[in-house]
Amino acid sequence: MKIEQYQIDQHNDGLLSSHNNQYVYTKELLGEQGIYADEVVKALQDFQVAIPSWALGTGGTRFGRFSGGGEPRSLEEKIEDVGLLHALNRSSGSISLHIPWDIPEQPKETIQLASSLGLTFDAVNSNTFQDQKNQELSYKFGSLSHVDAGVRKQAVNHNIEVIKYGEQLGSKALSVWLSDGSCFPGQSSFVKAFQYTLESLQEIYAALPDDWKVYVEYKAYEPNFYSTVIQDWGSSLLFCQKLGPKADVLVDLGHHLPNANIEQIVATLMMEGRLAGFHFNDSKYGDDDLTVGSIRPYMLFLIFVELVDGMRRANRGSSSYAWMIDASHNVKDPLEDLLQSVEAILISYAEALLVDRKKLEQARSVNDVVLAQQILQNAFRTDVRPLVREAMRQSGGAIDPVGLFRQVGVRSELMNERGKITVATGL
Ligand code: PSV
Ligand code: MN
Ligand code: MN
Repeated sequence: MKIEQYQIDQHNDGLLSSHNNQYVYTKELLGEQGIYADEVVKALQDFQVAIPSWALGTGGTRFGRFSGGGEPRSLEEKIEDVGLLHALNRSSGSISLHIPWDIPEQPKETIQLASSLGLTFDAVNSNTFQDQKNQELSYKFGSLSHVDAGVRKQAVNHNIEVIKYGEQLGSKALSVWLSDGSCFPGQSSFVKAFQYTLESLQEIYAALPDDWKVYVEYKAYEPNFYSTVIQDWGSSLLFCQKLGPKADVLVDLGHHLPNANIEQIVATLMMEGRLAGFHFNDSKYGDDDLTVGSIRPYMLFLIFVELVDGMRRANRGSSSYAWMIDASHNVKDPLEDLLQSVEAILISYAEALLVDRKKLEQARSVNDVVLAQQILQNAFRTDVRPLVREAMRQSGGAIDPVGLFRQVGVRSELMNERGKITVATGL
């Protein structure tokens, strides 16, 4: 299944006049505030969000999984699905693989397929949170932090193997998320678990190619419910500082304790130059992995306000960070869901670009709290969707990606090709 450019053009032609009206209106509105809409559109075009291979199938819960049908059955089909997304929105130009769920058996062919769809390979993810078939030692009681040196070695070797797979595909980073921790008080020593993990990460770090990075992801709890070795941004930063400049902190929006001020975490990490990037998703309760922007869009906007600020301070473009969606759930078509997530990310980014930084600084300097809030909310309450649509249109994508996805019947075509009851590999 492929979406041809002529289908996108035809779709855009039908929407163009109404879109143009909205875009011109928004442009004028912003112009009155001294903002150039064209510059915002250009920044949006440059913002690429990686798609994780495990989000392309219907996720389950521990109570069940309901197949949506037509889900990708192989690495090739996963790449093809990301190709569909990228054709529609031109903002999803890379895929992040999880090893061993996505072993590239024929890397050259895999690269060829990806590049024919305009895709590259984002960070590769290791997996020491599950036991695989024929695995010698179990990760039931941890991996990089395990009390048994043999298990730690096995987990280190797995990470090094993942780097090798990534190198074959042109990836430039390894993402490490550990489920290591304990379920009950007394089960493990916090200090020993930290030190073992550090030693293991140091071995992995030593195996990184020169131009690679390692992203250290933290998570407060789950699957361990008493303690997690890399539980928060502070622990993650501590590991990164001890490892060296090639290690940075990866923030997953769902990995915090309730009410954590994530935008402040982001500001601090950026101030220290240690933010690797993001796993975007949304949540109401915990690591819910819901569609980005579906529950707390204002929080997402506030995070982007800090991201934009941090990028400007560091004089770094958006492409020098790792942006990825890490969402997967039970009830939506996964591809439609990902299109919605990417759109939500771009909307928040666009809103953050509208914030009048000078006025905000002035308001802060005289403690004008009311004005400071107004400045932020003025940006947040501006309807920036015409800017996002224009960015996609100018890049060759669709003005309404979900609309076109449905119009051309992508899902039923995929069901014809792949079958109605499918189980994508991964979570
Ligand atoms: C863990 O909850 C996580 O967010 C990590 O990023 C994993 O790699 C991913 O989900 C898939 O299990
Ligand atoms: Mn994650
Ligand atoms: Mn998660």
